Amino acid sequence: MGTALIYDDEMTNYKLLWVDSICNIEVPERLTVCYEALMRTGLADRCVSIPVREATDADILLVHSEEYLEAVKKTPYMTLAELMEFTLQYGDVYFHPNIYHCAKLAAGAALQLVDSVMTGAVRTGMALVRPPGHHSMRSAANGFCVFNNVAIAARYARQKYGLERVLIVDWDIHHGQGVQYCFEDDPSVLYFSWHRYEHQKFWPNLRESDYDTVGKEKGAGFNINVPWNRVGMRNSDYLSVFFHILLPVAYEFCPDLVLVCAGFDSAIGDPEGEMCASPDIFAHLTHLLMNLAGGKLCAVLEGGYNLTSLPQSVCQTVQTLLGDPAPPLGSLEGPCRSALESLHCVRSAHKPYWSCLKYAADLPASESSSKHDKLAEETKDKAEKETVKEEKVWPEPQKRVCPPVRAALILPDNVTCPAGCQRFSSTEGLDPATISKLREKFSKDGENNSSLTTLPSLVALVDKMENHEIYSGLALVQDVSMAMTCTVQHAAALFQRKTLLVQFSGNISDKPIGKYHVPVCLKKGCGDVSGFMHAVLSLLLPLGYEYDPNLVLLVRMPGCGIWDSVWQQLTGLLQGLAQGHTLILMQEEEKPCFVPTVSCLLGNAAPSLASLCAPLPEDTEEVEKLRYHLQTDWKLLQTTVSDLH
Ligand code: X5A
Ligand code: ZN
Repeated sequence: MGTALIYDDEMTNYKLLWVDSICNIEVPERLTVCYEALMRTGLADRCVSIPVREATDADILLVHSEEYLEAVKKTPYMTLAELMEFTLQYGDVYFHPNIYHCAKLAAGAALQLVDSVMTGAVRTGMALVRPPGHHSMRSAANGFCVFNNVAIAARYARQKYGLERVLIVDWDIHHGQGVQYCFEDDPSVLYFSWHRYEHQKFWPNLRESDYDTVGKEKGAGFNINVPWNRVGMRNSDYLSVFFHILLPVAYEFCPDLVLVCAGFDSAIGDPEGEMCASPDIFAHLTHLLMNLAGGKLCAVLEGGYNLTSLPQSVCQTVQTLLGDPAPPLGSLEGPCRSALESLHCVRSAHKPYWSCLKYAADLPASESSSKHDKLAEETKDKAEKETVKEEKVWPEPQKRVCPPVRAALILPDNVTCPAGCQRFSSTEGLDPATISKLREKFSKDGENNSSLTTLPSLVALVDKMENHEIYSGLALVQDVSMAMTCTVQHAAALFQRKTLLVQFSGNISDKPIGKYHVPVCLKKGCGDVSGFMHAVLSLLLPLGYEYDPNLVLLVRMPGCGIWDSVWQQLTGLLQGLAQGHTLILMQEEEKPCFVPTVSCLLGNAAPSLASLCAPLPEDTEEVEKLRYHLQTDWKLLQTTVSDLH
């Protein structure tokens, strides 16, 4: 169940040999700083180290043409002048006598990673490679890329392991047009890319990088482009796209494997991206993908050119793959106007293909004609920004806390504590006054021992989470409502803030919707998987991220009808909040669900859900209604520009 790390020094043994102001950022140090940071932080030692191999001709030919492969094969024997000449036929790339060797290792590293994950040697992993891959095309090198490492890996995985669906998430700041071209008409590979676009003013300046390129023929709907039309995008812009586009579609697609084109030029400080997302956002992006495909996730390095920000982002990614709690993001604002425009356009363009987007807002008819005005406006904005352009500074990500106890369980005596967890029954550290107060408050329970031991233990558990002695917890209790009341009262006093209550049920709530009270009334309670997952991804998660809780209290009401696998998804996803401080309350008779829940708390991925069918229209309507009502209070719920009013 480990995490693979694939790296080889050999891939630092090529560099730019002439003067070229475009290519001079793609340097060998990109790899060495990443690997050194992983060593220094002890992360490398916690990974399973897997050797690279050279991709074979057959591997490379899965994506590239024979003519192109033969041409690249000759580059090790070329003189400097011949290399420069050869390079000229391609865009924004350079060759070196050793780059062919490195390109074979880079593609081979991606394949080794796929093999390690697919054979079950590890659950996830990352390959640190040069040259990157996502710009290279069937017969062309491009954008520092020679062979398309991730595209080759996707075809290889499909072929060798018989996978039906592969999801490629490209969070690099450039459009991986090579990947797009490779899978344009292929519905078995869903390609998602966000990229700096600026209405086609940014490299590679392609018309087909815009939101309305959705794939061709059978592949229509399986290519998702999210163009960023302004620089300076922040954490909340990235998260909005995950909550309102990528995750709902990805859950509906139901991949067998997730590949990430893991470029970190989308982080702050990067000279190419000029974005403002912090390196720790990658912990969350990674976490949010880790419950798809049963947790089978392979991240392959693409871009990233700021030698400070790049290794920070890589460490955040790898540490999350290792299962450590995601760092707090602090307070998030809503997405910016330009991001909302992109969000709206993409959702509308993909409406015909995905049932989770069926009720997305249409674009106003004037959309395309208004583009030019926006362009003018944004160019002006940019010019203003340029005058104050200075070196970006940002704090180094905090060391992530990893409490010694991963999961503490409060259990009745007759239930055995699963391996890897700690049975918790402690009033240690609680002053006697607190205990007697609890007894007083919840005394109706006099005849059983809940108020005597369970409730004080719950309170003590919350305190220990706050002190980072314990990561997460689960209590099997006799009276789940009482346990919830007690825990909420204690937590509200401890954290000195309002509790956000999101309540899923099959009945219309008697209390009205308010900023801190969100009743989600689904037609079949939580019984319709698609409707429920839609509510989780596009309502609960954005609310949770914006609220930024100190603790997530997940209460399973008896007879709630949530399937184990769905409950596990919910548990897994919520662990991205509150640094993994999740406390689950379940009634004793819900015991069958107890072992699968504990497995998630221990960091195992939730099993994949079957491909989701369309949610019930009533449920989608309910979620849309709630998003509409709440979006003035909670900006991460917005998906259209007009939502602003
Ligand atoms: C992999 C990658 C960027 C190429 C930029 C060319 N390539 N201007 O980030
Ligand atoms: Zn890039």
